[in-house]
Formats: sequence, structure tokens, C-alpha cells
Amino acid sequence: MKNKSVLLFVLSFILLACQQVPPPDAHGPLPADKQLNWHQLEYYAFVHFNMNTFTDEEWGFGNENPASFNPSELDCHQWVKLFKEAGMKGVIITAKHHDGFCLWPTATTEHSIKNSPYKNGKGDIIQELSEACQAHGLKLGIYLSPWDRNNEHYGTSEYISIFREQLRELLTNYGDIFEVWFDGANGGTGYYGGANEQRHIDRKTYYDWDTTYEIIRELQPAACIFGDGGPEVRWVGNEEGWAGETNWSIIRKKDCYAGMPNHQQLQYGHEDGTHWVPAEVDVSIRPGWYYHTREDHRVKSLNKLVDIYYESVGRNASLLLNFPVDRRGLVHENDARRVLELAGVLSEDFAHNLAPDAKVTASDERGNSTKYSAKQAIDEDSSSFWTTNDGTTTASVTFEYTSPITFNRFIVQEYIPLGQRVKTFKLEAKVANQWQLIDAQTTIGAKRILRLPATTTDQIRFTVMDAKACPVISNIEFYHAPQLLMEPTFRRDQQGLITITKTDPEAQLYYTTDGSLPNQNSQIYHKPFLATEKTMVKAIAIDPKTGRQSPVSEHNFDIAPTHWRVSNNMDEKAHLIFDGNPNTAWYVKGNHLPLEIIIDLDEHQQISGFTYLPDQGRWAGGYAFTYEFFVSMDGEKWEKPVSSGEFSNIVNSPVLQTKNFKVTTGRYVKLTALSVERGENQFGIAEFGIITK
Ligand code: FUL
Repeated sequence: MKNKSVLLFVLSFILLACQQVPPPDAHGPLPADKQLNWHQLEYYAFVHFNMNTFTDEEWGFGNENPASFNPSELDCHQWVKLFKEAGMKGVIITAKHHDGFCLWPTATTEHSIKNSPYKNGKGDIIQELSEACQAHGLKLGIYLSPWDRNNEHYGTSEYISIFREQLRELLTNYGDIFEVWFDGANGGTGYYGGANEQRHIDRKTYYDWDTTYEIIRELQPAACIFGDGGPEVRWVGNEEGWAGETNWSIIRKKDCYAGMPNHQQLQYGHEDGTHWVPAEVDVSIRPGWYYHTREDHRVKSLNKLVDIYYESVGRNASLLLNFPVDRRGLVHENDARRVLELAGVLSEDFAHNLAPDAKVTASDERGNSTKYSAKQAIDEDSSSFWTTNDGTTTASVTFEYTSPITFNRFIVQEYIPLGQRVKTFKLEAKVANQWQLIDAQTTIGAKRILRLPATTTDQIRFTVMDAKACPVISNIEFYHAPQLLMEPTFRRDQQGLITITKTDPEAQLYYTTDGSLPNQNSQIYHKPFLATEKTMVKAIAIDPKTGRQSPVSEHNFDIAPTHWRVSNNMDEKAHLIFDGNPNTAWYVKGNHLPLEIIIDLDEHQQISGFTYLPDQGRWAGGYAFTYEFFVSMDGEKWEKPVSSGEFSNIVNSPVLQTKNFKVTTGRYVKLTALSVERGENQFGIAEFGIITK
């Protein structure tokens, strides 16, 4: 009898522990259901394909002729199949960019595909993409630029009605839309129906965004709305492909809007945020967002893409990777190959999860309930979680293995339906009977992935050191990723000495300068070599032990700037713009605009273009925006500019700017910054180069 009542007591205790311990209360701003669905996507494609593809621009002025838009082999199935194979879950397309050209036969303007030669004006690329997405099971998103440099009414309320009508068409006729993407670039010069003028708008009031959002919520209630500061998904504050290591999914909404100053704070979110507005990392696989033949060889390297993945998806953000679809209407072979290489690396990195093999114990489990035990974090079920008693903001989980494991990747996820809570955490491993710190970090959020030095151990300890409320962890994983053989990188100094660098000490470098693909039979690289003429260098790293090969990297060097000098400025640092080092910059300063540099090339050259790399510093400024470029025989007589215009999008994306023009002979060149962005009266240059015939 006595035994029976003990048993009953124990049983009811267990039952209580299992079933009746309530989960923790939610903490802080929470994600809406549609945002929770969006968090699941993690990785999806951006497609910049529109008028700029055909005019070789990044930002069209708005006066382009619809007749220019004419892809020869457009195949949305090719894009979507590739994206799917690469592991992506959706695609967002530039239905209308700043130049106003519409990829669908809208009733709102004549500036659309219906007046282009494509399918004799009967084409509809949003329809084609929507069908391809449905056929291959990807989600469709829409980029609709609020700024419209074509529309005559831009700047008035009439344009707002047109813009909303365009949105209605897009959200009504093409099935489910998962994200609506509003760009932050707004107002400025444009064609505007022939007015050719500057139009300013008040970014905070002009669009009356709340009314526009109502349309989206009515027509596509499941779609998330992207904008610089949200409302539902936010920009990450740069176009370089990274989120902050500290990255809160919450922001103080009142401080965030398109064109906000200090938009860099979007990289990190706000610990005291008032709304759930998670970050999306948008970055292009090439320097530009749009296709330019000259960038066929400038597809981001595999290691860069791997970094981008880990620094976006691995830092509590999603990754929106852009493909500049080419003039045929296809994703270019080089881009396709590279993104599949990335998929290959990721599937090798995350091939075998070592966490479920461990015996896990936690320092604290809520109400001693199995429902919230540490096991729930390694069960590969994201709806279950480990959590602690209320008031506990420091707690650990220890993983024990019967025999040592080696790991170099760590994944941890918070159960975000209850809010983002963890402020700091660390990871330790027992090595030679001592706990050793492997890494200490700040926020977690929907997903945090750490790349770590490979560690062999039979005990690992994960500790939440500080949290806003008791930690709620839905998932923990460990992996042992293979070493990645990185492609070599190049640098050439002012004298013309080319240095090739590898990251793997074991590997051997091979290279060619005749355009052929390098292999084990090519020239072995031992030390820097001289190349002062136009030279295409290709290199590969090969591990002699395993035979593993890096991807091939290549660089097209023009003539070396051996004897060049800035002739209108004696500053001793001016040579930094020719030193081949993108991380050193020089500034032309003055009391007023324009600011100019004159370069003496030492000899006459046949010049067909120039390159300008702005200061690459993270908080740099002095970006030339509108410019003129001149060529002169003697440095005294300057004719009309051989090239002029703008370095579109330079502030968001300060990548190498390339301008081509008709071949002109001269010894002196002049680059004039008519206007600069970020920093008055200073014009910053990291590198300057010319393109010879
Ligand atoms: C920027 C735009 O100005 C670029 O052209 C591009 O569309 C990028 C995704 O957003 O702000």
C-alpha cells in the first residue's frame, strides 16, 4: 500500500513535470506568422534584369527607348532550375527599376515591354517567371522601384496613384508573392517625361507608405514588405554581403526609414527595438547589380561567396543573392557555375550533424520537465526547445561523447516565436581535462553559425552568459567541414610586379599568362613576376597530397602605371592611387567643387576607358557621383570630355567603376568630380586605372 502511494506520487510528479510546466512567456517584440515563414527561407535569388541590361547601365535615366529591350533567348526556367539546384527557396525580380521600364504589360504607362520588340510586344516576363516558379516550386517576389525617372508625374500625387496601380497589377495577376521589395533610392535627376530635371521628394511623407502597405496586406496578406527600415523585413545597411555579428531582429521603428542617416545601424538592429524587423542581406554575385560583359570575369570568388553565406545566414539574416541576367535573358555560365560550387561547399560543410550523437545535460531545465530538456535542442525538430526556469539568464548545456569528435562548425538557433533573448554566449571544449574557450559571441536569433578552428574533444559546453529573459534554444548542431582550398588572389604594384597569394600553406600555385587554363603542368609560382603590358593572369592552387584543386582565378591587368604621376597635386601620398592596393586611398581636397586630378601617363596611349575605385574603407566617403573625364596630348589643352555622367549607386555599392569611350590618344587624363557624396569637398580614390585599346 505504502509502495503504491509512493509510486502514485512519483508518477503524478513526472506527469506534472512533463505536461503542466508552462512554456516561458514571450519576451519583447515578436515575429508575425508571415515573418516566421520568411525566416524559414534563409536563401533566395535576386534578379536584376531590365532596361539597364541592354543599355549597360546601373541606373537608367528614364529616357531609354523601349525598342532597346530585346532578350534573344530568355528562359526563366533556366534561372529557376539553377536557383533551385543551388538550394534557394525563391526569387525576387526587378519588375520596374529606377528608369521606370516595366517588365509586364502594365496599363499605367507606355514605358513597358509592350512597346518593345520582345515577342512583338506580347511578352510578359513577370508571367513567365511566375510560371517557372510554379513549375519548379520556388516562391516569387517583386521589386518595384518607387523612384521612377521616366514618369512625368513623379513628385506629384498623381504618380503615387500610378505607382499603387502598378502594385495592384503585380499583386493581382501573378499568383502568390512572398516579398515586395521597395528600394531606398529616391528622387534626383531624371527624364520625367521630357522635363529632364531634378525632382526632390520628402522621403518621409511623399509616398504615404501606410496606405500603400494596406494594398499589399489586402491583396497578398502572406507577403512580407521589404524596405530600408522595414516594415516587415529590413535592409542590412550595406550591399557588401554581411550582417553584423551582433544582429538583433528588432529595431526602433521610429528611427528607421528609407534614406535615414547612419543606416549602418541596420547592420546590427537595436537591442531596445520596438518591432520585429529582421535583416535581409542583398548582394550581387558580380560587382554590379546589372549585367555588363566587362564583368564576366569578375564573378565573386568561391571563398567570398562562402564568407557571404556564413556572414548572412550565419548571422541571423537572410541572403538575397543577385544574378545580373544577361542580354540573352539567361544566367551567365560563370555565375551559374559559381553558385553551384557554393552549393557544393555548403552541402559538404553540413553533411553530418554530430550533435545528436552526444549525451546532453543542462545546468537548468524548466521545471525539471523533459519537455524543455537539453535533448529538445538536438532532436532536429525546430518546434521543440530547451529552456530554463524564469529568472535564469545564465545556463549551459554540456555535450559528452563516448569517443572524441572533431568539429569546426557550430549552429545555434533561438525559438523566435517567443522573441529574441540571448545577448551573449560562449562555447568551450574540454581538452587535456581543461575547459578551453573556443569562441564567445553576442546575439543568436533565428540562426547563428560559427566557423571555428577544428577542435578534437569528447566534451563541449555551450553557455548562455546573458539574456533578456530565460534562454529558449530550439536547435544546436556541430559539424566537421572539410578544408576549402581557396582560389589564389592577385595584386600588382606600381612597378608592374604581380604577386599571387594562396591561403593554404600546403598548396602549390600554378599560373598562366597566355589565357589558357592553368593545371599541374603550368608554370609554378615561386615569386612575384613583372608584367607591365596588358596581361591576363590565371592561377590555380593544388594540394599535392590530395590532388584537391581550388577554383581558377583570373585577372585582366592593363598596362602598369609604372611612371604615372598626379601632375596637378604634389601631395606625397598621391601615388597611393596607383599602388595596386585597394585598401589605401588618397583624397583630393579643396574648398569647392569640382575637384579634379590630372594624371601624366608618361607616354602617349590609346585610351578607351578608365577605372575608378572609391575608398574601400567601411565608413569611407568622398565618392565622386557626377563626373567628367578628359584626355589631352599636352596636359594644357583640354577638349570636350570623352566621357561624362554618373557613378550610379556608388554610395550603396562603392565597387570598381568602369567607363568606356571611343578610343582617344593622349598622354594626360583628367577626372573631374562634379559632385561628391558623403563628405563635402573631398574626392577619395583608392585606385585609378586606364583601359587601353
Ligand atoms: C539599390 C539600387 O539603387 C540598386 O540599383 C539595386 O537595385 C539595389 C538592389 O538597390 O539601392
